[in-house]
Amino acid sequence: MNDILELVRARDPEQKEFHQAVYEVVESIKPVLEQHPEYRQAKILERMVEPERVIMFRVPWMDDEGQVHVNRGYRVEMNSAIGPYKGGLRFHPSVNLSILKFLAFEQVFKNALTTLPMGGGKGGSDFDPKGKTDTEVMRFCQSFMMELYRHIGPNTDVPAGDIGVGAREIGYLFGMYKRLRNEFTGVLTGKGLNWGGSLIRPEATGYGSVYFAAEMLATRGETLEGKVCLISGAGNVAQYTCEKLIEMGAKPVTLSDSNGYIYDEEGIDREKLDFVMELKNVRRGRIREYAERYPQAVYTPVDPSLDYNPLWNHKADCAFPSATQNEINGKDAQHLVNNGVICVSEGANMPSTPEAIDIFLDNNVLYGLGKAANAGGVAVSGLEMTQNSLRLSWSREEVDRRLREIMKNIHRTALEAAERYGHPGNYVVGANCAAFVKVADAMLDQGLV
Ligand code: NDP
Ligand code: 2IT
Repeated sequence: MNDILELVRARDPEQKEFHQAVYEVVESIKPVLEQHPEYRQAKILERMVEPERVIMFRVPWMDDEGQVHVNRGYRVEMNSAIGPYKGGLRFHPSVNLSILKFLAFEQVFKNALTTLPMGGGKGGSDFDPKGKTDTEVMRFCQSFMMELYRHIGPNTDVPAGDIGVGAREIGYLFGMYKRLRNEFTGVLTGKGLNWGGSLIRPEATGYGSVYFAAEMLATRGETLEGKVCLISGAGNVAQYTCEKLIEMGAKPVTLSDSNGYIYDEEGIDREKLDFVMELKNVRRGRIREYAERYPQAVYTPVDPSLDYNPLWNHKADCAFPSATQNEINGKDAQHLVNNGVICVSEGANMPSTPEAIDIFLDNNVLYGLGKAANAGGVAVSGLEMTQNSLRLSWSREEVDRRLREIMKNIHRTALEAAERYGHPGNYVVGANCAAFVKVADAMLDQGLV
């Protein structure tokens, strides 16, 4: 198994995030590999760490002043053993092949856990939507799709949103796809409600992460009622995490963006969350404004000289990292434990470093890894694909009921697998083993392809 890590490191020495994601899986699935020599014989792991296909392309576009810009576009088609490639698109200046391979790799396992027939993929661009006008974003999306359309399709590869890609971007991308292919199909998820989107898709990741936390707490006879919760991020996942926490009687006290965070000891209530949604989704402003509008809240700008994030250093019961990868390091994890946090549910992908995860597990924290805890988003994307195929749309209640059921199932599957493979209560081992077995068996069935 160390050979796999060596292989991955030697092949792409600079892809640190990808190595990290592979390391977590390889460490977790040792008990499965020991019981199943057939997976080793068929080199399943070696095949899983190599994407089936990587597409990289130039994305030229023109800004409102007539200046030409060139960005890089990507789609990593990681694994199609159990269904068409499925996963989001990320537009952020930090995007590179390492980050997209880590995200695509995690997506394969996450999608397997949802019980829906979806393979794994991820894509995006180093384009930075911040400060761009709607027309600039539209031209960028159109240019991006002008290449991507050749590689995707409702039965081939179905992208969706992620950081920097929300309803606006999906609209522009869909419009261009439809024009190029002359086809109205469910090629993207996260679509608008009146053109094939699903109710609850915008809410799904955040709601799902809170449902997962509720399931974890229930194993200790606890509920979210009255729990003080730290949330990072202020985007799609953070907003709907906050909404569901309020609904369930918890008390969220923080939100953040890449410039800083706010701490509101009185709790973020419905009215304050409405302010945040308007600030972030309509005006596209900064979270700092929250403390200007609600002066009892404290705004703390990011201090690059610190080796920890002060957001994670407040008295609380639960934490919902919902911004980005590696936002909780060992020091942050120790702060969370010292402050009384008993439950961490990851809305973001890989927000905790390996050191942080070890600290959570050593301190008996209920730790819901992203692959399991944030699978609600892609699960409802899967339900959007189903509705598109049926040419129907389900009610809000119907989709929410299915989401809740799927999150319960993922929780149960992870717990049962953790028990079966000798690590009771360890969701990392449980989720990775259960997902790995499902994908590995499909790969064995389909031969050496
Ligand atoms: P959004 O773009 O809506 O929001 C992202 C938020 O995180 C913003 O507040 C952003 O701040 C902050 N953020 C992003 N990058 C950084 C960074 N490098 N440092 C500090 N803050 C950062 O994205 P989502 O809410 O959709 O995604 C959040 C996380 O959830 C990601 O890890 C994503 O992969 C994961 N996820 C998303 C799903 C979905 O359905 N959307 C599904 C499953 C997981 P700023 O505006 O300043 O950049
Ligand atoms: O990381 C993720 O699961 C997502 N960004 C959602 C992917 C999807 O296809 O809905």
